[in-house]
Amino acid sequence: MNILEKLRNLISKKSANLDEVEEFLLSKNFGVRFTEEFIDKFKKEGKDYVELFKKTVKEAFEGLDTTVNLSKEPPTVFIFVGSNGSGKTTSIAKVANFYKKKGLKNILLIAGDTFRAGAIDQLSIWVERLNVDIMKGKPKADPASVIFDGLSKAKDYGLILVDTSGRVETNENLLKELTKIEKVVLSKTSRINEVFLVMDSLTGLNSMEQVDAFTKAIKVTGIILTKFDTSSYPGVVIPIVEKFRIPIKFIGTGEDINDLEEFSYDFYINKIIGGVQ
Ligand SMILES: Nc1nc2c(ncn2[C@@H]2O[C@H](COP(=O)(O)OP(=O)(O)O)[C@@H](O)[C@H]2O)c(=O)[nH]1
Ligand SMILES: [Mg+2]
Repeated sequence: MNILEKLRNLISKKSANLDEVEEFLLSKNFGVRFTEEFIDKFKKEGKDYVELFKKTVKEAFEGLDTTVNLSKEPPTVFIFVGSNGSGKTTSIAKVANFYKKKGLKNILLIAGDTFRAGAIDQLSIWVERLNVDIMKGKPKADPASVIFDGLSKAKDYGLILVDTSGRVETNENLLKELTKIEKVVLSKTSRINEVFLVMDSLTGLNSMEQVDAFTKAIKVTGIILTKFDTSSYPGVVIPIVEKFRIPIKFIGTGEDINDLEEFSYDFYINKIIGGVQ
C-alpha cells in the first residue's frame, strides 16, 4: 500500500505526468477535492511532493478529535452500527480486547443483531475467548428488548458494547430500529459514549451512501474502518472525513483480535507511505 512509491514514480519522470497522478489518486479513492488540491499545490509549490502530500492529508483531518470518549463513572457504552459484513461483530471483539488489555474490568457484549443467523453464536465464540460477559436473546427477538434486558445491570459493567443488525432493507426501517435502540440505551444508562459506524474500506467510495443513511438514523460519533489490510482504496478515508466531518477512531488491520489500531494522522500516513520520510 505504498502510495508515495507510486507517486514518486509518476512525478519523478522527466516531466511530471499530472494526469497520471490524478488518475492514480482517484483510483485509490482519495476523492476529487483532495486530488485536485494536491495537484494544484504541486503545480504552485513545486518539488517536495512528499511534504505536500503529508500536508494535504493532515489538513483533511484537522479539527476532528479521534479520542475515544470514555465515562469517568461506569459504564462506558458503545453502540456499533453498519451494513452486513462490514465487520461490526469482529470489531466489537477487537474493541473489547483493546480495553481489556488496558485494564478495563467487567465488559459486557450485547448481541443486538438478532436478525442474521449465526450472529449471536459468532459473538458467543469471542466472548469465550475474551472471557467477558454476554447478553443474548433468541434469534429474531426484538433487538431493543434484548438490549433493554442486557442493560438491566448496566452499573455493574465498566464497558458495554452493543452489536446491532446490519440489515438495511430501507432507510426507514433502519431509522426506526436505530432510533428505538438509541432511546432504550439512553433510558437505561443515560449515556451513549460512542456510536461507531463500522465501515468496510473495500467498499471504497460506494460506502458514502451508507454513511449517509446511518448518520440520518443515529448520531454517529466515530467511524471504525475495517479491512484496511486488504483494501485497494486507502484514500477513501479522506472524502469520508471531508464530507461527514466524523472522525475515524479505529482502523481494522486484519482478522485477528489484535488487528485494531487507534486512528491517527501518524498511523495513517505511515501506513500509506510505507516508511518513506
Ligand atoms: N482482513 C480483514 N478482515 C476483517 C476485518 N474486520 C472484519 N473482517 C472480516 O469480515 C468478515 C465480516 O465480519 P463481521 O464482524 O461478521 O461483520 P458484521 O456482519 O458487520 O458483524 C469476517 O470474515 C471478518 O473476519 C479487518 O480489519 N481485516
Ligand atoms: Mg455481525
